[in-house]
Amino acid sequence: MGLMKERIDRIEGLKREKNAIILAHNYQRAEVQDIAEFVGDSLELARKAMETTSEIIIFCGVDFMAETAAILNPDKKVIIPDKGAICPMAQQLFADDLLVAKREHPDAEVVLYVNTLAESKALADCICTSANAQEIVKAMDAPTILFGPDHNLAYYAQKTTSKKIIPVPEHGLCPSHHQIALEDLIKAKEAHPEAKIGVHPECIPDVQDNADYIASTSGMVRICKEVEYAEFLIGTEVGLLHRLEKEAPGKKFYPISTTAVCPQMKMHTLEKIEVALEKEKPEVVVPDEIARKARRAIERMIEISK
Ligand code: CIZ
Ligand code: SF4
Repeated sequence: MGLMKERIDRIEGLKREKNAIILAHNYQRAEVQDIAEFVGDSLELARKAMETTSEIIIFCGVDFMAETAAILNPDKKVIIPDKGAICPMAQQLFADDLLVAKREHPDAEVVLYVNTLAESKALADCICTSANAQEIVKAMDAPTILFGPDHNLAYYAQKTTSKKIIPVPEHGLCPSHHQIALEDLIKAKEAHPEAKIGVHPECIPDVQDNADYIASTSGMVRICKEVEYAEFLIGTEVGLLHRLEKEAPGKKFYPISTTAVCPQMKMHTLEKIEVALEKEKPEVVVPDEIARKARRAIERMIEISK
C-alpha cells in the first residue's frame, strides 16, 4: 500500500509539473479511475479533451477512444499509457471492407459506432456512440443505413426506426459483452429477485430484451442514481461497478457475468501511467488526411446529439 501511495504522489507531482490531466474510461481499473481528473464514456472523454486547457492528456482507454480525442484536439498531446490497448471490435471493420459495402449499397448512408478505426471513420457520414445510436440513425437522411461494426448495437438502433439498417460486417461484436448469456441473466435474477436489470446495447438481443434498462455506461450511472430502486444487475464490462458503487453509495450492484472483462481496457496500470507521464509517450497520432475526414463525421454526431 505504501508503494502505491508513493507512486500516486509521483503521478500527481508529474501532472502538476507538466500541466497534464488523466482521462479514464468507465471500464478502467479502480485505481486508475481514482487518479483521473475525469471518468466517463468515450463521448464525454472526447468532450473533456476539448474543454481542458492542459496540453498533455493521458488517455486511459482503448485506441479508438484516444484517436477520437486526438482527432478533436490536433493541438494537444494525447498519450496512451499502453499502446497495446487495442479494441478487438474496432479491428472487425477495415476501410477496405467498408468500401465494398458502400459499393454494394450506393444510396445508403454510413453510421459507424465510435468503436472503429480512424481510417473507417474517415469514410462514415456520421459517428454514433451507444448513448446516441438510436437518435443518430433517426437523424440521417437516407432510408437505408450501413451500420457497423457491432451487430448487437445495430439491433438496438433498429428498435426505434423503420429505416433499413444493414450491419457491416454481418456479425461484428464485442467479445466481452457478447459472452454475457441469457442464462447468466436468469441465474443472477434468481439470486437477486428484487434487482432491476441494466444492460449495455453491445449485449446480445436475448439479454437486451430481458432487461429493464438498456443504456451506455454513463447512461447506466445516471439511471441507477436517479431511480428509486436499491439493487441492480449490471450487464456490461465489470469496471463500471466501481463507478456505480462510488456514485450511488448505499445501493447494491451485481455483475450479470463476472467474466465480462475487457483485457485491453485493463492494460493501463499506475506504473505505466507514471512512465507515460515522465516520457510523454507513446503519443497517439492520426495522419492529417484521415483525421480531417474523420473529424467531419464526429462533429456531425456532436452537432446532432447536443
Ligand atoms: O462509448 C463508450 O464509452 C463505450 C465503448 C461504452 C459505453 O457505452 O460507454
Ligand atoms: Fe472494445 Fe468491447 Fe473492450 Fe469496449 S469492452 S473496448 S467494445 S472489446
